Amino acid sequence: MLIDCHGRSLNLGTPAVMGVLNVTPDSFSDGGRFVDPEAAMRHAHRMVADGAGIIDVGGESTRPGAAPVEESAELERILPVVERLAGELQVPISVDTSKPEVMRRAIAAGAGFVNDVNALRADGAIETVASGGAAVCLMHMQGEPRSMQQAPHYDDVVSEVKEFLADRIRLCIAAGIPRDRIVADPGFGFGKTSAHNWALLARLREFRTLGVPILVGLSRKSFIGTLLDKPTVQRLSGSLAVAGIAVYNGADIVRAHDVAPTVDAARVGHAAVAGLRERQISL
Ligand code: PT1
Repeated sequence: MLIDCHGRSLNLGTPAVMGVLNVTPDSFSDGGRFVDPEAAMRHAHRMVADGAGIIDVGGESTRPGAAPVEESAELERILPVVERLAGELQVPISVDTSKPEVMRRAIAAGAGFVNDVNALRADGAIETVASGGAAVCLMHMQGEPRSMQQAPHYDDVVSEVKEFLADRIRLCIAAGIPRDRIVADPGFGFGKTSAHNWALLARLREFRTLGVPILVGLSRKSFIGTLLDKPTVQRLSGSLAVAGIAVYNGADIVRAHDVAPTVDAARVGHAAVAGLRERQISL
């Protein structure tokens, strides 16, 4: 199965790893290491060599507590990087943004995938993706980054997140984004307690009935740190374990900072899925 990202394809015959390229000075785990465009380019080339199928460029941090960024600042950070990446890399370039104008300019600069933690809820966002010909990831978030971890609440996190995503998929298709260019993401850590995140991971397979590929972002997140009592820089092993479980439970794309080991973890999860098939157990 291939996703057309405005002319470049993302192959999902085997699980893909989306490499994180932060161009924010305040990013939670790379701490401003990639504000320098040269360093960002080197890191992106490294991630592709390590097996990333797509590179996700972000100029606004969306981690818990993060403040919004001005559109002009976001454009300044990401546009030069998107343009150079599109010129130098073969893989599709994703832009991690919720702002329609940033989407439009990034698509014009060569991005073929819009990764929106706000699921295209901003005015004009759906139309921008539909007319730009890009693929899109629709992610679930309860609240907004600055305050979303204050008191997350669900009666049934899996059905509520799934219903939200089903609604957003319907609206996008009605507005002219083809189903085969849409990906859905339950939004680990976005207005969820640890218990909510573990429930979503355990029951991820239920999201398959949405009828679009599933993307997950788990890398270095707090629910892993809380379980293991470890800071961000010591969460690699935990992140790989949850990446393998997510793929085993049906994830098609894993967004991660540490691409090479995540490719291995995804292959392990995928081999276990194949093992299920060998024994004729229904998926
Ligand atoms: C994600 C994601 C993302 N995560 C998609 N895009 C982030 N599609 C940025 C924590 O709990 O999961 N899916 N873009 C990063 N956001 C967070 C959220 C980082 C929570 C850290 C935490 O520590």
